[in-house]
Amino acid sequence: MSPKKPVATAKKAPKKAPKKAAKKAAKKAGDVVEAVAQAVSLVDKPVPGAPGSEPPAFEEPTEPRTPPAPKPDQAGPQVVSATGEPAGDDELVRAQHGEFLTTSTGLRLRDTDHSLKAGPRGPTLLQDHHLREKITHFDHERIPERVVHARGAGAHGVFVGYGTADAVSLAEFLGEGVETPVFVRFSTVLGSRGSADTVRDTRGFATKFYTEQGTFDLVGNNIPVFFIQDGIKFPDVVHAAKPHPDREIPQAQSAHDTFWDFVSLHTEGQHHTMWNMSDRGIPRSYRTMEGFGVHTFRCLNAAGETSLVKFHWKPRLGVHSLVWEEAQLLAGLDPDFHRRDLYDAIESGAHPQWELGVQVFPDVPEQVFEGIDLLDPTKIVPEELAPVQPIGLLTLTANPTNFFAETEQVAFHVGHLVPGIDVTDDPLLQARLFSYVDTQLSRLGGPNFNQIPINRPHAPVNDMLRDGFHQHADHTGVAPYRPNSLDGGCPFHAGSTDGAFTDVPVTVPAASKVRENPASYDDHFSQVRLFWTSMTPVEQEHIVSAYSFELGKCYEQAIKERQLVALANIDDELCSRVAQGLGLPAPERTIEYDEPEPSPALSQVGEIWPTDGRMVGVVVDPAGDLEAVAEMRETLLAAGLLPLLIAPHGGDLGNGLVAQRTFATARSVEFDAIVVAGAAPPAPDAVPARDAKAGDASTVASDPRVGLLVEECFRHSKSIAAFGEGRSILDELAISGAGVTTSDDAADVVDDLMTLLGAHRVWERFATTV
Ligand code: HDE
Repeated sequence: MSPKKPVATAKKAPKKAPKKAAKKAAKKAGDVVEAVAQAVSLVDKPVPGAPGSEPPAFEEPTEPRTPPAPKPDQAGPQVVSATGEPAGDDELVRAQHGEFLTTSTGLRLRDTDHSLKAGPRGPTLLQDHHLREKITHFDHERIPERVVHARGAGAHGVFVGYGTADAVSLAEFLGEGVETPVFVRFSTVLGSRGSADTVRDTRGFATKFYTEQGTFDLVGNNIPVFFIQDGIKFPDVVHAAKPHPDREIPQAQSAHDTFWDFVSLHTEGQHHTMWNMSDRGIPRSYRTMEGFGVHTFRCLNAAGETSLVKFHWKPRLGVHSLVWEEAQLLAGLDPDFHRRDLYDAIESGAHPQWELGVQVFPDVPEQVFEGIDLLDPTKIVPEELAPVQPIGLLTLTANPTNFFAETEQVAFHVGHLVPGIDVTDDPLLQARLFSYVDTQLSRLGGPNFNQIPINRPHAPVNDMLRDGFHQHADHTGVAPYRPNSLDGGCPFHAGSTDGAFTDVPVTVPAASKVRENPASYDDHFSQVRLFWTSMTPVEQEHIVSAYSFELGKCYEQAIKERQLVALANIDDELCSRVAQGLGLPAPERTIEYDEPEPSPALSQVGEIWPTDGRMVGVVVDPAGDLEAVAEMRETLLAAGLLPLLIAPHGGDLGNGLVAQRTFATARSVEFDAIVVAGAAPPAPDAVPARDAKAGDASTVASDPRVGLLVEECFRHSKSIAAFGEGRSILDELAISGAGVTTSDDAADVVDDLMTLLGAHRVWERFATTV
């Protein structure tokens, strides 16, 4: 990825590119990434995921010592005071320290294992402050989870501006080579905090930029449209999508009656629903998701000119999804799949990257571009009509040190803006401007949540907000009001030359107060059809399956029939294929539709992407050619992939190799590709009594669980390689064809495998019905 040219308003000729400046910015972004990679790269370790920064001793340690340092891949929020001032370089000042156990007030303790009692068999004494402090604090360890987006994972990183946005926005953090620390939180929407990562759902993609002009939050999703056009409907859609209120099932999914009841009646939700039913609803990784600001924003440049802008995040690894069966298996086998993937990638030095891009539209009074209402959050502007122009690079460089302190307490807000970026009158965005502070009051226990370390701005704060729960700032002065003379008139208003935020004086048309939408909001289907017709046959097949599955889980016939009418209004063929699965007649459509110009940018098929951080399972026979395995493992690691060795038993395999998975613990869904490097005979635990997936081992020469592993990978259209003895397993299973590579020599198959992995899936292997 590299910056191209200064961004231009769609349809206007772009100005000439200052190539030197753009190259310099790209180099700076590259340098930052490299410096971080050198600092934290752990490629030499066998696998990421060690729980502590030092291996534990076998015996319980008894010699007092200071706590181990955080792991090299971890960082905390930068140390700034509650009012945004730099507070020194030592990031550990916030962590607990010293050799000895203390109370929260620093009193050293002799014993935390026994309460203070009247004799060994006597009652516990009320005076035991340590007991009461320990239990009271424990009793209050949990805070309310987010009402939506409760399940999430975060990481620290850096954003480097390309300077290409100068023509559009005066925001300083977008300037050429400007580095801004960021914290990003990814999430699912519907599930509670402990729900599985891989459910079919929208994903949140929220970024906090700690800029020197104040904090800017881009609180977006991985889907560019939303279920509703007006924020007043948010409680309705969320109540419909959350578990049923009587039985509190099902968790973290839309495959139930209340969700389909709502979207089949409130048809403006059909566009977002189609995205959810597509492969976008089950991302392979947070690293392979696009992100969208969803709403149109208004940008202001240094000359005082405004444009309408949509923000996009483009993942360096391309858009890549799971297949539905993988998503379902993973929800049980590894509910933390996306978290683990994010943390492991960062720990292994495969730092996830996204380019920030903008679509820029003229700020015309009607706020419409090519007939598309820019204030309607259920509509996209196809990239073919307005290209996404890169303006900066985001790199995630460090995992949080403490989940609760950082990921759980981070508080985003669409109203956290910087000069040069302003909101529009999109009625969904307007309601969000109210909601995010309001929710933090109950979630984070008071109005001072911006003083929690992860939320502290890196720009100096000089507000007149005072007191309240958990006040961390020690305010001086006596006059937190304006005007005053007692504090010398402080604080003063800033002018535009002092970097003050300008509310763009947009003209609001004279109008009557009404509760209604503009007429343009009535089109609920044309862009859903655009999405459907832009998909390849394989992607369409997945969409049909997803609708069939979800509606098949509904109980009420009327709801299924009503949703089929909505599908007919999108596409007859889609409707009849879903109706088939439901065993219902396909209804007639109730509206006429046009043939939209497809938008190939919406499809995820057909491109080749980098392969860093992809997981490769390597099936090893400890009695086989371990030298070839060791060499191949080195090659994969050097190429930035993550090979995990799967063997009949754990531990040492010989030749310096250690098993990371056994035939009992491995399952295909963890891996992007499989290399069969050996054909071990059935292991002692390859019997149903010990491992149900072993089946009957008596009829096969090699361990039957390897067969299952390979067959699942084949079914999920993953690349499969085999060399040496390993080839006999593919012969036994009669597995060959596209995406299967075999050779005598490990080096040949590794080359092929890398090429195959670049395409994400072996697309031609998926069966289609048309
Ligand atoms: Fe949110 N949303 N939202 N939302 N949203 C929250 O804020 C809300 C909407 C989004 O990782 C809550 O701190 C309303 C659109 C993300 O911490 C809450 C409306 C988009 C996150 C809230 C919307 C989003 C949230 C819950 C309709 C995509 C997670 C806890 C007017 C552009 C942020 C919290 C994180 C979180 C309200 C609509 C994205 C309750 C009322 C549209 C990524 O304030």
